[in-house]
Amino acid sequence: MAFWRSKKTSETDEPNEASANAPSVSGSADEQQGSGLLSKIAGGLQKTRRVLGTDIRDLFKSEGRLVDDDFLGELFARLIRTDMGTGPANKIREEVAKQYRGRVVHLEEVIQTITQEIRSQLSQDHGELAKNDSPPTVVLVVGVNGSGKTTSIGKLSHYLHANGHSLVLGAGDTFRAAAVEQLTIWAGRIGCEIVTGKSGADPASVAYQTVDKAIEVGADYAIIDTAGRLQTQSNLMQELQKIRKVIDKRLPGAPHEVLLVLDATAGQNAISQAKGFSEAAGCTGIVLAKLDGSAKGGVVLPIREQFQLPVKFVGLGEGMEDMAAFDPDSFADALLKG
Ligand SMILES: Nc1nc2c(ncn2[C@@H]2O[C@H](COP(=O)(O)OP(=O)(O)O)[C@@H](O)[C@H]2O)c(=O)[nH]1
Ligand SMILES: [Mg+2]
Repeated sequence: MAFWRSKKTSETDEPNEASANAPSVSGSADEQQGSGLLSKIAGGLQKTRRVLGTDIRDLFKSEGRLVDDDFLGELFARLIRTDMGTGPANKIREEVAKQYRGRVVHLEEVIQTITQEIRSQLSQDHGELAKNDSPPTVVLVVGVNGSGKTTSIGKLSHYLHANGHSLVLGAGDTFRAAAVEQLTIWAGRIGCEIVTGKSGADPASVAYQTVDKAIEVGADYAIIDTAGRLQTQSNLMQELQKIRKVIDKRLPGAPHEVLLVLDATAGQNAISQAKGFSEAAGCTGIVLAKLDGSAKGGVVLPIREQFQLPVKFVGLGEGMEDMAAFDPDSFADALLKG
């Protein structure tokens, strides 16, 4: 399974999750994390790559090309088609200009410079899922309706469970019966516990009970789903704050992670969603879902540019294993792979 990040970014030398706890996964951790991860991400980014890689290659019909204002303008126009926004595209254009202006360059040189610049724009600390010193680690998952919260919880839980961790899921989206059912199906597939309330039950009480259950059974993780829409945005934000408060009451310091799920197909709209949530819900990391369905994978650049939040995971499909830990280097490489 190509899931976990290829490089550990924390300061400690502890073995990472995959190598420490992967009895049920075949192949070495390196195998899983190296070329497998790259090709998986490349597969998920196919649509974006078709736009970006192909467009940039199109700039080089002849043998090399003079880097002048025309070339730089065309490059810029192609970059922003991936929804990376003008800020990041400008930085890339400037870097290419700085290195090559007035010279005839070849495709590979430019691709290398762009990849390097994207890598540096995406670099981040604390890209791993939080882990509380003593279990359970409580993870709250927030985001607008349809962004991919429940599916992402399913995929993340599958991964954690397959790596020997015990978990309790909390069906905190009590406003839609279908949402509870959907998470219950995931729990059944994975074979983990789930706490559900009746339809319309108080989501905060479901969250409380989920943490309570996780403590009672000694689970490693409690992962709590939430609603994406209430009557008004401020109702939703109040609800999330209340959920946080009761979780902290049951387990001081929790939640240890608040993952904001963004829909990559929303492109730049995902950014305005992120603004609302990250301010009110105290988010600690981003899951960028549906990258496979989007040609707007470049949106990860302005997300990194505008938020102090690391991107922790990317969603690459609807299946159990279609998620990858976000690794800036693999992502940048995959984006421009021919
Ligand atoms: N292609 C693709 N579809 C996804 C992904 N994540 C979620 N979905 C689909 O998006 C829709 C909404 O997802 P859901 O998890 O119910 O969103 P929620 O309302 O935020 O919980 C569902 O049809 C999912 O199957 C992904 O990474 N790739
Ligand atoms: Mg849901």
